[in-house]
Amino acid sequence: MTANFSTTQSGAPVVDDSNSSALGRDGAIPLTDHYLIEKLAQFNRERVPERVVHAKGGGAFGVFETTGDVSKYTKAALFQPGTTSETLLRFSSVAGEQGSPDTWRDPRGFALKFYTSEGNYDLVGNNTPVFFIRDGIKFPDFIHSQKRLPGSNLRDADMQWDFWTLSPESAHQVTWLMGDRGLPASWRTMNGYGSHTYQWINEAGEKFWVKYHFKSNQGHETLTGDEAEALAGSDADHHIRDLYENIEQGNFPSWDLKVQVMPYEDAKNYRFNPFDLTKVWPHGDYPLIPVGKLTLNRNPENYFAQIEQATFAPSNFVPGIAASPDRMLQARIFSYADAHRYRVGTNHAQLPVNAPKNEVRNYSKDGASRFFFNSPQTPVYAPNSVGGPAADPSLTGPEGGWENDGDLVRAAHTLHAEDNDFGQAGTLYREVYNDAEKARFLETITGAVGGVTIADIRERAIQYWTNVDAELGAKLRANLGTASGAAQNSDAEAANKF
Ligand code: HDE
Repeated sequence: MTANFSTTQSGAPVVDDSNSSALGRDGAIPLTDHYLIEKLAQFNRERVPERVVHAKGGGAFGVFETTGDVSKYTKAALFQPGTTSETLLRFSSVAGEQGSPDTWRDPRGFALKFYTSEGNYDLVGNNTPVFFIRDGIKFPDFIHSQKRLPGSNLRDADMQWDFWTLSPESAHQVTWLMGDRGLPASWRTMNGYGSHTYQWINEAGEKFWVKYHFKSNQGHETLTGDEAEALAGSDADHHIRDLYENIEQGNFPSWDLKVQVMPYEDAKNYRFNPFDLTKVWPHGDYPLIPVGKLTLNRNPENYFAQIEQATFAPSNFVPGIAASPDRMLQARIFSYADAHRYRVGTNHAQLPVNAPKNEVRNYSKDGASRFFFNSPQTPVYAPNSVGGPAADPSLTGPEGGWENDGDLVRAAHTLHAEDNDFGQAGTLYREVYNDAEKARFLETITGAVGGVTIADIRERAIQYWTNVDAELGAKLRANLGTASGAAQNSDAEAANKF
């Protein structure tokens, strides 16, 4: 008898893994060959729906150690000095489907789960401190425009630039994306950001606004467009491989977490709306404060179980951390847990990779694939007089929040003195990009806008970049050889695309 004998899904030893059962050597296969049926039926159900965005990715487990002291800003247990928390970090690209090249130009996901003593805290960010839009109602449209045409199922520059040029708030993020930062050399050599403004609450109940920055200790390295394109062809899984092999070799990547902290009252009169996800806070206004170190030191044992089924949700807060008036963050608070219930299942949070380290105590019950359950003595309702779990506000303290009132409106958020769509994009191009970066940037947008076939959209794109920087717009127009300013007839009908 072999010790390592194969079994059916229900544990019974199987007689043969290579031959179906048949009536005689050339006879029919009987329905009684339940193992054959089980293998084929299980195979048909191996895939779960891929993430509708951020489908392609990889990740690793690690540890976060709080080495600084931010206890005057937050009471969150994980951010108390000396605390260490296990973590899971998943990196990803945004628009590419599963199997797409890791090195396509795109923001990269930086989804971090802290398994803390107070439950899981998920900080689901990107490698960019800003985003394309500032209201979640436009998100499905934005993603549609970056993915595929309904008819041909092909990606399309006309669609991309039609959306971006009609959504000028995208300018800062697109300037970032079309620059060198849009092509990180690996997930190890890029920074991560929480992007949104979050709220921290300290033990005394005082509230602060914060932005998270994860600074790579591997440096910041990028690819040229040609290098990225070559890798897309030669190794679509370049970033997955790089991360996995470095951790296998004991070369553990790490990031230093720092935060910018804005006093609660500053937000009201700050020169632009501090909850606008398309803006950064100048470090001169709110300098970086060290918090701790994140180190990845353990590869997943099973990609599907631990990465494909990992569920990260901005709604997973812990005491001392809360949301903010940022509409994008608020929309995400609904969307992620909803996506998980659909994609992985209603009890996704019970899967080992998603389950908290501390005990779950509530009245949730049943639902597909339920396997964690309360003792029979635990009531299934609250309030109750038989000792079931009860909320204890002394553990959470004030939940955070902010004053606001007014009638229900459908309008942009409150505009402050310096709120605009192109200012920080122009600053990024003029003051952050050096001459070599500027030259590569112009080459990239010339190629990208050059792919636009509809004259109206192409003209808007040149205006868009002119609004970012007049000299840049003039150079782009010269490169494209397009007559200045003439609003040529739209040839959208001729293009007959959408
Ligand atoms: Fe996402 N996003 N997102 N996103 N996002 C998802 O959740 C969504 C946004 C980000 O590795 C989805 O599990 C809305 C900003 C990452 O598993 C979905 C809005 C930022 C990941 C979703 C945004 C992100 C996602 C798809 C506009 C950076 C991968 C499947 C309000 C701060 C997480 C899923 C992982 C995934 C919704 C915008 C980052 C559809 C509605 C801004 C890193 O729920």
